[in-house]
Amino acid sequence: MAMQLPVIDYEHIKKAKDAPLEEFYTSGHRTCQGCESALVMRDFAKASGPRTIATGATGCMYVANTSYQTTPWIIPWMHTQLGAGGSSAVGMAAGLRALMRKGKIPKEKINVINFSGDLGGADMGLSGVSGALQTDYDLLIILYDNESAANTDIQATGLTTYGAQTTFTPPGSVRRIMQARWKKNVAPMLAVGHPTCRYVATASATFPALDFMNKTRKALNTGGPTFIHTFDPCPKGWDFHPGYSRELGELGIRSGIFPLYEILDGKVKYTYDPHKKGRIPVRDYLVKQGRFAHLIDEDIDYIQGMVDTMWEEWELPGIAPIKSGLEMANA
Ligand SMILES: Cc1ncc(C[n+]2csc(CCOP(=O)(O)OP(=O)(O)O)c2C)c(N)n1
Ligand code: SF4
Ligand SMILES: [Mg+2]
Repeated sequence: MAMQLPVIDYEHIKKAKDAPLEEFYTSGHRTCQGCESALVMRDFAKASGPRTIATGATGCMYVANTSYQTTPWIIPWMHTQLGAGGSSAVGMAAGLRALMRKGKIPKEKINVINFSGDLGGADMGLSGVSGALQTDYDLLIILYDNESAANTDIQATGLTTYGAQTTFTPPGSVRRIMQARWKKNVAPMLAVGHPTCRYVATASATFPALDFMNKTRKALNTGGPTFIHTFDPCPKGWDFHPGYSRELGELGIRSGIFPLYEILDGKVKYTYDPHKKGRIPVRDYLVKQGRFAHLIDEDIDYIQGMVDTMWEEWELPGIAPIKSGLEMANA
């Protein structure tokens, strides 16, 4: 049974200068220069603060953050198997609840946050994430999405953008497009299918500023099981100069290929709304990355057409691909 604990009410951070100065993910890691997933780690730890325990599934954010005898984590952190992110969060939250019930540790709100990569969280570990979102525990699952199995040298996952070159999908003279799947639409799938989960969001650690930190805080304030999917440019896997990570994130969002929104108690709010701000051509985003260097105009037009359909024809623009076509059985 859920235990009533004192609430931590996190404030919305309005300006960068109001963000906490304390760091809970600091030096001692070996992620690549310009790694946006590392920024996701830094920002969720900053936003949630010291009374937080993180569990991390295998992937870059495990391996590069635990080089021999070093770690950037100031908060307690536990590794869990690839695909076990959801169950690790449930186990951690259940363990804390049992210890508090037995009086072995003080009753207080301790944030439990799991981070899993796109392969670990959205492909291999999807069932565990789904199970976690059906519990009554306070836990937050962050799906950090660098669009490949980056740690094992950039293999395609269910979240890799259509057309991208990866080590599993090298373009050749017979077939130019080897990654011919459209990106799995994870956040809406989880939002629609889990009534116990009150808060689902997509986020960026760089654009707009503070987007991800505030969404982390909103998830923790909402309580219960919650989920955030982040969009993380990866200089190594996407093949661009590390100095352009932020720009790539911005281009991805402004082109509409990665929609930014939050869903709280079933209500959708766009946190970057292309209907009001317009969309730049998706070409501007694609041509800056080596992983798309083999695409020809026809491919780029195809991707643009798919993105246009997302925003112009989907029932919930950029979110839900179902189109209204309700036919009553007796009509
Ligand atoms: C059960 C299992 N299968 C395969 C592996 C090998 N492996 C380690 S990390 C990794 C890639 C994980 O990709 P993702 O979850 O997207 O995280 P990223 O490396 O991109 O940060 C793989 C396949 C493993 N550790 N465990
Ligand atoms: S390969 Fe990509 S995700 Fe992994 S550490 Fe480097 S930039 Fe980050
Ligand atoms: Mg990945």
